[in-house]
Amino acid sequence: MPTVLGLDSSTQSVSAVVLDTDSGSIIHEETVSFGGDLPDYGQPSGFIPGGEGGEVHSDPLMWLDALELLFERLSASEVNLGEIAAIAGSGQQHGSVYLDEGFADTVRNLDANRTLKSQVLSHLTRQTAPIWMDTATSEECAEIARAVGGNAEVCSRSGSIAIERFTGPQIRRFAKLHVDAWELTGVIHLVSSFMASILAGRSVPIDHGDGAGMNLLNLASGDWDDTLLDATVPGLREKLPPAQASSTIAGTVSSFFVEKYGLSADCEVVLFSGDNPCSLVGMGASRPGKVVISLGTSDTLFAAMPEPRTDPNGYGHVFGNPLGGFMSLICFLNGSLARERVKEDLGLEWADFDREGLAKTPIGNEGRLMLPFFGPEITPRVESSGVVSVGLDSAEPAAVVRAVLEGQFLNMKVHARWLGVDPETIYLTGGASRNDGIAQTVASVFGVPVSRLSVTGSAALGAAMRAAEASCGIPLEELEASFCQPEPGSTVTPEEGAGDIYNDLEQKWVSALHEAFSLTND
Ligand code: XUL
Repeated sequence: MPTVLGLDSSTQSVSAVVLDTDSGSIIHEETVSFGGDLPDYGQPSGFIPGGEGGEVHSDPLMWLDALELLFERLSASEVNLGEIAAIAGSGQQHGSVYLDEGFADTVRNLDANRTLKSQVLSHLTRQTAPIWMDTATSEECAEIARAVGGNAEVCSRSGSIAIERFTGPQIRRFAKLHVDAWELTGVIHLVSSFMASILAGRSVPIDHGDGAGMNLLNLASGDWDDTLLDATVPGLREKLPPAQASSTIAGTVSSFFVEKYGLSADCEVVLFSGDNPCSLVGMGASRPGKVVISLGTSDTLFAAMPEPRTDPNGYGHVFGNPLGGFMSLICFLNGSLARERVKEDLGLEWADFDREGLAKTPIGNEGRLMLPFFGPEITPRVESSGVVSVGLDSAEPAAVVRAVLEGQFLNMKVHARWLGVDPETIYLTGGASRNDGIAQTVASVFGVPVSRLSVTGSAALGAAMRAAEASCGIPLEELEASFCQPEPGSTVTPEEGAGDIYNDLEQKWVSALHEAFSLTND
């Protein structure tokens, strides 16, 4: 009976999900939150408060303490840790941990009578780890892009233009600012590969899924790109673990976890990946055709892609799909906050949002439209935020509600076209996906059925499924059938006539976009 464990080392917590792959059920879930469970670190949201100049760092030792506490809780639960056949994990993307050459030896000989933290501490050449929220590297992004011959070149090689939170620019900044510590650095790990190294008891490779979030991996070759490496810091290859397929087995679990928590010495560790690549798997969307739209503070759209295409405008990102091929990630900053603003301004409750809005207006809104950029936007890149309306009268709340939603989903449709993926189904998730009118609007704008999935912890679940697939050989279809089913009765199909109406509205919407904002590439 293969039992597998998925871990997720996220911004605010480290969590676990244990799957029984025979019965197709989740046996146990466990979370250690940095704020609630490890208050002494003073990082209630998972990062050190008060960073200056856009710096957002976290403490890698806190992640290790959380990992130990998580295993303590798991061993006190109904889970028999000795039965776990394989472990894989997920990590917040882009964050980097800087270690000396001695790390590899120490991690091979972890002593079960001491804490992980006490053994790793002296190997950190940088006490803190910049994470994905860090925006301090604008200068380094510009330098890298210039050295490579422009952002279009960075994007076509690595899948993204040079981005502040991505690891390459972060590494460059460290090498520039802390020359001595840089010299002492023997290996740089991502959050995912750092945690996997601890579990596997050896300094492990970086997987293609998370590696693609560094502005350093050549998508086409799956290896580090020498041009990007040189533009970032000459000699960088020596300090990077190799890049390998996400399904690679890193080895068996470290004796530390066998002795201390009773894991089996045969339990295999599969390379960890990024949280977004793992979520793609956990949402049941790792094969092309299913597109996931997650409606949250920011909205995201992600999808598996058969080939390594890149966004000609440079808004979207391409990462490795942990099950082979590639995936896109497109982020839209004006998500829930924009919907919230309209709801508040019109004095509506959520329950009325579609009843008072969508139900009282025809699809396509008779050509009335909105560019819903209530704050700065990254897709498309709009710095001077501003809502632009055409034909809308604020005295008609119903039309305004429809306009914000149609505007958001047309924006997604237009800016997801470069993927070259014709979605067969859209999986909708996140808070606002509960709203029937919103789900209906997504179906009509995209012209495909929309199903709702309420997977909590899709990154940990996806990691566990990856472990089951790569180490235990359980077919993905079987895992998806057990763990990734849409909620019964949640599927909505496009409204009649939606195709023609939204084709017309899209053209008008794109013209309004160009007229309102001088976008460089769009
Ligand atoms: C993706 C990104 C975040 C992090 C944290 O590019 O920055 O989604 O992975 O979850």
